[in-house]
Amino acid sequence: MSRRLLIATHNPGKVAEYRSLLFDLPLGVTWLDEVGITEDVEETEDSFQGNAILKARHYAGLTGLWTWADDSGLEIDALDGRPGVYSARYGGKGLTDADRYRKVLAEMIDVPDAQRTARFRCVVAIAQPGGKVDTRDGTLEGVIAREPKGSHGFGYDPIFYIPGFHATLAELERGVKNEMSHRAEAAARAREMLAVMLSEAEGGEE
Ligand code: ITT
Repeated sequence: MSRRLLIATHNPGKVAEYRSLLFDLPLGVTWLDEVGITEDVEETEDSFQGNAILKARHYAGLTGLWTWADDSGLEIDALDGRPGVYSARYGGKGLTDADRYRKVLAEMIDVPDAQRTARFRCVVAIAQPGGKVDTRDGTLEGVIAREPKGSHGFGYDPIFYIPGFHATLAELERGVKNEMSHRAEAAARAREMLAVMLSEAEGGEE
């Protein structure tokens, strides 16, 4: 096997998730720490798609490997789409996940139930070393709860309530979340795109 796919994250949890999703593709999977890259790319774009492309292109250029990068976050309608691409750093540096979701709850204290709609978004970008890049996205709809509940997951999971499950994401087992999350949907779509990109690249080499 000559090709390797670089998963552009420092988060081992994401790598494990993506590895199991991509196990049967005809290429090996590696990630930033395994190839010795410690640097982070600054996410300067104003969309998930822009940031995912930025990261994928950057690391593909740096390593010469096919590169898979993602960007994700929470969009709340009553807050005009915030925290959006700033989800990981909402409220500034040095805050915990709990500080950040408490800030969101405080900002939404006067927002009535019917207007508390929100969604998680994830965009996966795949870049070839030659410069070709494409994206696929996934979403998960829900509403912002009045108070945090549950201890699973990370980030804004404790305040993201899914009416169909009568639970917040943090109250669901990890396996349940991973079957229907924005990340799972984007990854499944990107996986199909990758298979097409690989076969086109093979064709081009003949
Ligand atoms: P890497 O860039 O190193 O992969 P990250 O922490 O920046 O890791 P993401 O870009 O995927 O991870 O996520 C951005 C933020 O959006 C994340 O820190 C959370 O606050 C929020 N977020 C994204 N997906 C989430 C999820 O499934 N549950 C809860 N919060 C989520």
